[in-house]
Amino acid sequence: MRRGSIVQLVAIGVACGAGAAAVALLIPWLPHSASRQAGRIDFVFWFVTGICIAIFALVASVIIYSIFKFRAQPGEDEDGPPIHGNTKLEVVWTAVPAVLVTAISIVSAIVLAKNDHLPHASAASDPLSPLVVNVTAQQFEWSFKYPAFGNLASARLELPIGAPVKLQITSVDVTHSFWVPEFGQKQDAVPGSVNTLAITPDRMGSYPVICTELCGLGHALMRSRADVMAKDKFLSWAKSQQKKLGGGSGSSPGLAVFKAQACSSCHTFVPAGATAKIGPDLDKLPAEAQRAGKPLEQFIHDSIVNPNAYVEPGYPKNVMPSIFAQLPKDQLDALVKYLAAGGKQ
Ligand code: HEC
Ligand SMILES: [Cu+2]
Repeated sequence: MRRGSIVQLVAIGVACGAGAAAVALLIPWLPHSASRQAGRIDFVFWFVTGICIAIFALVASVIIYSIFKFRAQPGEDEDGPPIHGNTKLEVVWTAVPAVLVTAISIVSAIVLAKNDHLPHASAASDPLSPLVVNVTAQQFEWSFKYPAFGNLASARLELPIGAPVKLQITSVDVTHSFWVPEFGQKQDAVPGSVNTLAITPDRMGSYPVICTELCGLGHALMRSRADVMAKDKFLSWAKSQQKKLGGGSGSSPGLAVFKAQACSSCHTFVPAGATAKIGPDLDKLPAEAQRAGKPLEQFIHDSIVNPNAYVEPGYPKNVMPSIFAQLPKDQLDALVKYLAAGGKQ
């Protein structure tokens, strides 16, 4: 082979490789990773992408070179020279991909094993190693409970940075799927079984929690947030929430139920600091009860136990979960009283 041909082949290959690398690197294909697991998955992704770019450059340069170099001349219509196989070439093009595919499997296996690894919790150990969070999906909201912190319940997934987290994910109705794009992994939430997911957050911030399994009419609204914060901030959050839910002085049992059931993920209610806009504004309940033509407390009770009995105009039917009908009677009563009193109880 002439020197000039090799130079041309290499030049075309470098140009194609540079083009493919620019498409890979300049477009933000992946979310900015916020967990160690996502960082490892990104590494596998770039490892495979790098191999693909190199092979693409090789194949494209040979094709482009051949198209120009071996093009039939005008009027040339004879057959090309008969060619038999080239054993050396065939061995190389079998061996190289075999090595690359094996390398990809080994790297992936190591990453999968590392991503599933969690420290074993011992009874007396640090509650943050791992931090266990029970994740419950239901049409159409997420709730998060922290068994190591008095089973504290939250509508948002609050996590300390750098701590290994064990999510135990389940569902009370249909199949949902837990997904935080920045954490890089998805896990199904299946009624009757508990699936675990290990996450070690490594970047502060607030990320969307998304249901990624079509689960009903309100599926697109089934969102929450995951907040990654400093360890001491997380601990003080957990402590203050526990105090509130523990019914300490000045706190209301109705508010505790409101928070524990994550009503704030869909409703605005100023006294509880809730600002969501999926359901009606609960600060305006007296007017809404009047529109429905019912006494206030009964209206609230019925709306919680049987959400479709009266659907506020302009709001979707079948989105408010009907599961709250199963709340213990004392909790339901406290919740109704609390809402009827405009949060003053
Ligand atoms: C997944 C979103 C969602 C959650 C969670 C949710 N709601 Fe609702 N809620 C709605 C929607 C949407 C409506 C309006 C449609 C309807 O009445 O069914 C509504 C209606 C209501 C109404 C009637 C208000 C009116 O003007 O008609 C009350 C009262 C209410 N919700 C209370 C609660 C309470 C208390 C909780 C927590 C135990 C809660 N909701 C949890 C979405 C939600
Ligand atoms: Cu869902």
